[in-house]
Amino acid sequence: MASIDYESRIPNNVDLAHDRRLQRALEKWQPAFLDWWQTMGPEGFQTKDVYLRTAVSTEAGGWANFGHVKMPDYRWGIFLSDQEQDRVIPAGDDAGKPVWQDVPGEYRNLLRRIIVTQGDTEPASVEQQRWLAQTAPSLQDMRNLFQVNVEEGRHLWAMVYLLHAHFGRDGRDEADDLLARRAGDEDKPRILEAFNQPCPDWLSFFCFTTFMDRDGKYQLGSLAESAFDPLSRTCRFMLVEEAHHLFVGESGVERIIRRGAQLTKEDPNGNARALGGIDLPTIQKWINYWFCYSIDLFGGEISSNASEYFAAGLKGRWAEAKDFTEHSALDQFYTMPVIKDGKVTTEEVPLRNAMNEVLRDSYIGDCERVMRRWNKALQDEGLDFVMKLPSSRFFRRQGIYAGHHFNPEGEIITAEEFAAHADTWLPTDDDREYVQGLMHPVYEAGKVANWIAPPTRGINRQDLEFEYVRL
Ligand code: BYC
Ligand code: FE
Ligand code: FE
Repeated sequence: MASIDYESRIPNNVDLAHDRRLQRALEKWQPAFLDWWQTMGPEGFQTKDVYLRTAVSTEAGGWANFGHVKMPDYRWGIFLSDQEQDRVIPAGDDAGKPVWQDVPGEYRNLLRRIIVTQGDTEPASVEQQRWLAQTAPSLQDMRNLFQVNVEEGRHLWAMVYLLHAHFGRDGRDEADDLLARRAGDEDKPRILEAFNQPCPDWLSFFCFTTFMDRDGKYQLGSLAESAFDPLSRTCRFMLVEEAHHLFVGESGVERIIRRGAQLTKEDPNGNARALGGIDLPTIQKWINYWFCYSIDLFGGEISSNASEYFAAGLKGRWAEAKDFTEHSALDQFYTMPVIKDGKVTTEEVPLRNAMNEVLRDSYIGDCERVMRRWNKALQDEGLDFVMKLPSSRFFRRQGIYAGHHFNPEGEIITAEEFAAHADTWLPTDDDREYVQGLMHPVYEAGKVANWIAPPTRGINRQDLEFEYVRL
């Protein structure tokens, strides 16, 4: 097989050039990845120059090299954060013992499953976002979409590296399957439900990057506390990139909110839609919808899987090593709202079994901060409308609340009551059609669609008129 110059084609800090076995595995996988990128990655624009940031090392500044590249030429690299001297297992039964550089036989299946689930979400999101460039509200937004997409592709590489380097034949098979499943496909769907939902418009995209990518942040944070050191190091570096995805989402929704508020004020009847904007109640429905899907991604409230992961040291809590002093989580309890006899009441759950909920709490705290920022924008615009996160019981499909009905305040209601109000809480077909109808591309440098406020600054200190994508 033709030898590839890995130092230049796949930037890495895992000494790829000196690992023949790994090279051969990646040599086989790389063309399949590029094939997948061409067929399932962003539709169109693959031959255009895009102003992208490429990671070429993990040093400060090394991960932020900006320049125009064609997406298929993006250098998808493999980076682990530096190995921490004398790092010990942060959590579980073996807390305090040295971390593992290899996969212990007894945890092989569990670890593979976690890595595959994490890896599966990365290409799934690219598939979900595949058509969005066709309706980009500005070149800068299109560029941000592509930046997120190539980095999700790199996150897939990060997990495939672990599978190839540490899981032998099984790992290689799993790496192939990661390119075979498809978001939303009935026969071979992606693993987690949220990653099979369509993301057809830019309000959805910005909600997705606010809420789904933030689940990514918290799951990666939990895996950064893993006893399996290569997984921890991979995730720590992924978190560096994730920050930009969250920025894209948060600032994107904020710009739609601002514009919605401005048009609400401009219209004599306070109807933003009359002036081609997205009205605030509609934005709230999109927030409700995507937030609930993201909440499902943390798994069951009471979970023996979660307990097992924690006990084995495979996953930790958010900032486990830094923020906690007690790392066994034994003989402790979590007061969990549960449903008994059709009522919400509470139950004491052993803390290890509640670890999904503990991580979800950290996540929700972060989402509350985002809401405060969005509400500050509404205040600035002089409106007293307030955006709210729904209760984590509202509109669930996973865990102990699924199968019951709740209002956004989290009170249990009947199926009839839910049906009677669903149109005011969640996007209706009409809402979707309206929002979709606004999605017309704006491809002129420096111009922005009417339904969204312009970005407040450019990328990497470039101006707003900069040619972020050369058409
Ligand atoms: N959909 O004990 P349970 C990201 C299954 S996002 C479908 O409740 P567990 C990104 C579960 O598999 C971060 N199925 O849950 C963002 C289990 O199945 P089995 C992705 C679900 O295992 C944007 C059963 O229900 N990373 O990076 O404690 C763009 C009962 O399981 C769902 C990870 O997820 C669901 N939502 O927790 C790009 C980290 N939830 O065993 C990228 C790795 C649960 O009955 N994953 N099930 O067949 C994990 O740690 C765990 O798998 C989960 C689930 C936290 C997801
Ligand atoms: Fe990712
Ligand atoms: Fe992301």
